[in-house]
Order: sequence, then C-alpha cells, then structure tokens
Amino acid sequence: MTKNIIKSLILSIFDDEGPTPKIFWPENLDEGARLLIATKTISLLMGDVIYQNGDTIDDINYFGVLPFPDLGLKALTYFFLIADENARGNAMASTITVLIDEEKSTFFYENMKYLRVIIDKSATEIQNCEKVEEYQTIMNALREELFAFCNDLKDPFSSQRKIKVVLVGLDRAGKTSFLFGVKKKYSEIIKTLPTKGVERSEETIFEEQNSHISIWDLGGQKRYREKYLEQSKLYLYNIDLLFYLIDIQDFRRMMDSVELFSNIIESLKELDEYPPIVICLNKYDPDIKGTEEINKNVEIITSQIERKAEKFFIKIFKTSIFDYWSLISAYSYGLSQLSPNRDFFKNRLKIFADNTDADALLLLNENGIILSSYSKKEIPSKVFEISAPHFQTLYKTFKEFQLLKNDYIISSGLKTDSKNIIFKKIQVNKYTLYLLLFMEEYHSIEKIEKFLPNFSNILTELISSYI
Ligand SMILES: Nc1nc2c(ncn2[C@@H]2O[C@H](COP(=O)(O)OP(=O)(O)OP(=O)(O)O)[C@@H](O)[C@H]2O)c(=O)[nH]1
Ligand SMILES: [Mg+2]
Repeated sequence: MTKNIIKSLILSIFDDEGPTPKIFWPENLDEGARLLIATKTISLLMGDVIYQNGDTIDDINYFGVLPFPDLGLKALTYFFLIADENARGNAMASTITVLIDEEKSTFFYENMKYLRVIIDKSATEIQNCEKVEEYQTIMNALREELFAFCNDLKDPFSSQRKIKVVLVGLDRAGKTSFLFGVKKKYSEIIKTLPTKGVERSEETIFEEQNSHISIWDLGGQKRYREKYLEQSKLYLYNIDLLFYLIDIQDFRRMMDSVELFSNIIESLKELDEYPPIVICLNKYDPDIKGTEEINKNVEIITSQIERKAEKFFIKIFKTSIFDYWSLISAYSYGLSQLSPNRDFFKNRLKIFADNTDADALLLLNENGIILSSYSKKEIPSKVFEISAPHFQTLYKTFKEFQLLKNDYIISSGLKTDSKNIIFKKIQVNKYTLYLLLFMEEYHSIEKIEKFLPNFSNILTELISSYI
C-alpha cells in the first residue's frame, strides 16, 4: 500500500481574509500548518504586479515544488486564478497543494508529468464551476484520483532523483565537442576522437542537489546508431532530456540527419517516452553565420525537423564551439526543462525586474549555467549574450585581487542610453548565485539593494527544490 505517501491535500484561496485554506484533508490537519501552507504557496507566487499586466486568467498557472521544513513535508503546488468580479483584478489567487514526507520528495520529480495532468484537470474544474459548494466534491475526487495513481505505482520513491540526459546525432555533428565547450575544456576539444559506443559523464548544478544527472553522449557512427536504435530499450528508455545535434555545414548529409531524427522519434514513441528535445543546429560558426548558404540550410532543416517532431516539445538553437554563449544558452535551456520550479523562477525574476525597473536579468550558478532568465524586450538578450561570459570571468579575476565592493561589478560608460549592466554575486542560503541585470543607471544599486532581501528569501525557498 502506497497511498499513505500523500499526507495532505489543500485548496487555498486568497479571499477577503487573505490566504485561506478552504478545503483540506485530513480534516484534523493542524490549523497553524494549514495557514502556513496557504500563506506560503500563495504569497510565493503572487507579485504586486500579477494582475496588472493584462494577462488573462488562463495565462497564469505555475507548478512547483516547495519545502516545508518545519512540518517535515515537501509540497507540490499548483498556482492558478479563479475569476471573481468582486476581487481585486477580478480574480482570486489560488493553489492546490499536495504534501508528502520530505524525504520522499523524489516521488514528485519522478511523477511530475502525471501529477500535473491530474491536478491541472481539477483546477480547471474549480475555475469553471459556478458554486463554491462544489469545491469539496472536486477536491474529494482529486484525492481519490491521486490515491489511485499512487496505488498503481510499483516503486513510488527512491532516495535520489535520477536524471538521464542524452545527446544524439550523426557522427561528427559535434556532440562530444559541445559538452567540452560547455565546460570550457578547450584543450580537449581539439583532441576529440569519434565516440565509441557511449560516453557517460555527470552534471552537477549545485553541490547540494539531491539529484543525479547522468549525461549520455552516444557515438554517432553508423554501427553505434544502429545499435542504439535496435536496443532502444537500453539507450533511449527513461530519458528526461534529449539534445539532438546537426552539423549545419554538412549539407550533403542533412537529410541523413533528418532521417535519424525521425527514427529516434519513432523509437521514443514506441517506448512511450516524450522527453523535451533541444535541437542544436551546430557548427553555426561566427564567421559564416548569416551567409546565404547557411541561412538556407537552417531554413530547410528547421522545417523538416519541425515536421518530424510531431507532438514532441522541441526548441531549436544555433550553436558553435566558437561561440560560448550559444552553447551555454542551449545547454542551460535544456537543463532548466528538468526543473519543476522553472515557472516559479521566471515569475520571481519578472517581479524583481518590475520592482527594480530592470529591462532584463539572468540568474546564473557558479558554472555559468543560466538557471533562469527574464527580459522585457528582445534587445537586452543580445547585451547579455555579449557580456555574461565576460562578467563571470571578470568577477573571478577581481575577486582574486579583492577589488570588489559588496560583490558588484557595474559597467558604466554605456553612454548610448544611460543603461548599466550590473553583475552581482548573491548568496542564497548555502548557494552561490550570480545576477546579471540590464537596467537604468539612475539609482540602480539602491533599487537592487531595496528588493534583494525579499528576492533572496524567496529564492531560498525555491532553490533547494530546483532540481
Ligand atoms: N567548425 C566547427 N567544427 C566543430 C564544431 N563542433 C565540433 N566541431 C568539429 O567537428 C568534429 C567532430 O566533433 P565531435 O565532437 O567529435 O563530433 P561527435 O558528434 O561527437 O562525433 P561522434 O562521436 O563520432 O558521434 C571535430 O573535428 C570538431 O572539432 C563547431 O561548432 N564548429
Ligand atoms: Mg563524440
């Protein structure tokens, strides 16, 4: 019997009295605990600006995993809005929260995709139902469905979340170089030999993370391709994230690459696996990018891949080992897909940007991986592209010589439009993170200092369950 894994289930609504636990199970759930859960789940997601930017109700919904260390519990929470003419902004912030013992939290990560569907369905029912009295019925049905789901699981929790990331593509597409490039192991790149079979390595986003990320770099030569397609149960099973690399300069083999992609899609479908896929149009080198021939290749391959991808979630990047930013952007984007809290992060970054009048900001970890980003317009992302890698190097250098005041590096002299790029190290609990902001010069530091404590507090809650 595994149904006891779920300790509690709560529907909280922000009404006239503030965050209120409306429907909860078990009935004898401690009042203090109830209130804490309602308050934390709602307040973490609700910014001052949330209703004011013209979003429709359906646009606002976030899933995330939150810790409740005082209760010894971990929560999977879904934030959504319920329309209400009398409420501020014509909507009430609401959350559905499922709680389990904190040491079993892998259960959430491993079953996220199913739990999302189940909870989302109930939230939609609540949004659409006319009578408040029906909330109880909907929540009872949700509880039954969650119990049934848990009962069907053979092994609902292991102590560590195991994540499998796979890189595939034709031989010489640049998979192994891509991984070296991300790690700035340049001396290795020039020595790469064709990968034999599979090479496995590990990724760590935080030292403290409770997940094990294993990266499989699958050799792309014909015999290895045949092997992993034949033994797809071994190689393509249980994938959390897939990178597919294509050599954009090798026009001759472009259709072979599309065919391989198509074969992989078919294998995944057979295995009932639907990982997010990051496509890298690789060898898009700085000196040839924008040329007519390359543009044409990009166009052709993009349309082919999109057609073959069917219902898979794909995101296409143009990458080159000579453009570090292109590698780290694609790589980070992929890894961020592994985080159940990615929407939470983005939302928090947006609120911080609005508070500080920043046009854009990035949150990086110590290895320069972009944990989350937010930008109001398209232009600033270009600014980051040029500056982010340099700032981190600058930071390390300055730090070494103890030249930094309060861990800030500020670009001044961007005299074109009185904007600054600000780089700041922030300590969030035991995690060292870096913020990169693009913002108005005027009072920029004061604004950051004013809102940073609250921002850091919230990040503390979110970061321990980032991955
Ligand atoms: N111009 C250019 N060359 C690249 C790039 N990435 C990789 N290469 C080169 O392409 C060749 C193949 O790179 P690998 O990383 O070994 O390719 P792979 O996909 O791992 O190949 P297999 O292991 O056989 O599947 C090497 O000579 C690399 O130096 C790139 O972005 N631009
Ligand atoms: Mg290789």
